[in-house]
Amino acid sequence: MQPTPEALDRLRAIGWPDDDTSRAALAAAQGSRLARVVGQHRSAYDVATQADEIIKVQPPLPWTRPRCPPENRAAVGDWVTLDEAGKNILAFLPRRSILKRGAAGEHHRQQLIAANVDHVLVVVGLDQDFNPRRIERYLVVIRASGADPVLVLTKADECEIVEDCIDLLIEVEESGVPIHAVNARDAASTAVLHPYLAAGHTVVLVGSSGAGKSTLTNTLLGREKMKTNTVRGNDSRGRHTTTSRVLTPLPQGGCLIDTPGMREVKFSGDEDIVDAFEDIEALASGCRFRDCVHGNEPGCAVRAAIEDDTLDEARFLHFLKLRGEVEAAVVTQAARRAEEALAKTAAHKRNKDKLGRR
Ligand SMILES: Nc1nc2c(ncn2[C@@H]2O[C@H](COP(=O)(O)OP(=O)(O)OP(=O)(O)O)[C@@H](O)[C@H]2O)c(=O)[nH]1
Ligand SMILES: [Mg+2]
Ligand SMILES: [Zn+2]
Repeated sequence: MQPTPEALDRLRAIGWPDDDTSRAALAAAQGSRLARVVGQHRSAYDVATQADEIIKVQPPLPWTRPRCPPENRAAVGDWVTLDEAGKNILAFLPRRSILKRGAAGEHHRQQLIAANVDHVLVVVGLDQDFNPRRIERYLVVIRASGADPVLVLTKADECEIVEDCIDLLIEVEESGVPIHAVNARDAASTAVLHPYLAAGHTVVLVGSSGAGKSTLTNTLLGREKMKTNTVRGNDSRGRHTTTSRVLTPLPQGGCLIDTPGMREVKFSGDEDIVDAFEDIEALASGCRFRDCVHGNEPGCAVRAAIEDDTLDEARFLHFLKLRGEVEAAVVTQAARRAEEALAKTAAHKRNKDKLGRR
C-alpha cells in the first residue's frame, strides 16, 4: 500500500514524514488505510486520516488484555493501519521515536507519552516552576527517545530575571539544547518555534501543570482549542487542566501533541544517563580507570574537576542521584520483563493442556 499523490498531501498534514524509512514501513504493512493516533481512550482510539477527519476506531483484541505491556500498544502519534471497513486498527508501524517514562505506581510499567515526534519541547514557566534539576531529569528521559530536546521557557513577559535564569542552564545550553524564552500568549513571541513545526514534523509538549503547554498550543494554532486555567498564586502550580494527550495539526504544516502536566518524571529503565551529562562523560575519559565511578578511585578526573571548580559539585551530585535512579529502574524493568515472560509461558502451557484434553 503506497498513497496516491492526493492522499499523500492529506497525510502530510497529519505529520507523515514520507521518507524512505516510513515508506518502507508502509510497504511492509497490511491494511487498506493509514491513519494517525490523535487521542487514546480506555477502549477506543481517535485516529485522523486527514487533518479534518477524525474517526473512532477499535484496537486489536490483544491490546485490550490487561497483561499487554503499554509499549506493545499504539500511543498518540503512532501511525496505524486500518481494516477495509476503517473501523478497526490492524497494527502500528515501526516507530521513529518513542517518548516514555516510568508509570507512577503501576507495577513498574512504562508509560508511553508520544510516538514519532521529532522534537520534545520541555515547557517550563519562568516562575516558581523554574528548576534546573528537573530540567536535567527531563533531558535524561528525552535523550532515550530518539527525538531532540528543546527548552521553552514561558512567562518571559512576567519575569524580570530571564537572562539570569538562562545563565543557570549553561550546561544544558552547552550540550546543544536550544533554549527559547517566550510569552506563550503572544503569537509574535512564539513564532521562534515555527522552525520545529514544518510539514511532516511533529513536536510534543511536556512539563508541569500550569507551565503553559495548552496556552502555547492555542497560540500556535491560532484558536482556543485546549482549555487553560490560572495557576495558584503562592507556588505557581497548575490545576491539571489537560487530562489526556491530544495531537493537533497546525497551520504551520506540522503537528503538535499537548499532554497533561507531569507530577513526576520517573525513569523507565531505558535511559542512558551518560547521554544527558556529556560534560561529565567528557571529563570521565580522563579518569585513570576506565570503569571509574568517580568515588574514591585514585586519578579520578571528575573529582579533580570539582576540586578546581571546572565542574559544579551540585551538578555532579545530581548526576550521581539520577544515575542511581536509572540503575534501579533497569533492575525493576528486567524483573518485570521476566515476570511477563513467565506469565506468557504459563498461559501457553495452559492452552496446550486444554487442547491436549480435547
Ligand atoms: N503571562 C503569561 N502567562 C502564561 C504564559 N504561559 C501560560 N500562562 C498562563 O499560565 C496559566 C496556565 O497555563 P496552561 O496553558 O493552562 O498550562 P498547562 O501547562 O497546559 O497546564 P496543565 O494542562 O494543567 O498541564 C494560564 O493562566 C496561562 O494564561 C506566558 O508565557 N505568559
Ligand atoms: Mg494544559
Ligand atoms: Zn572518575
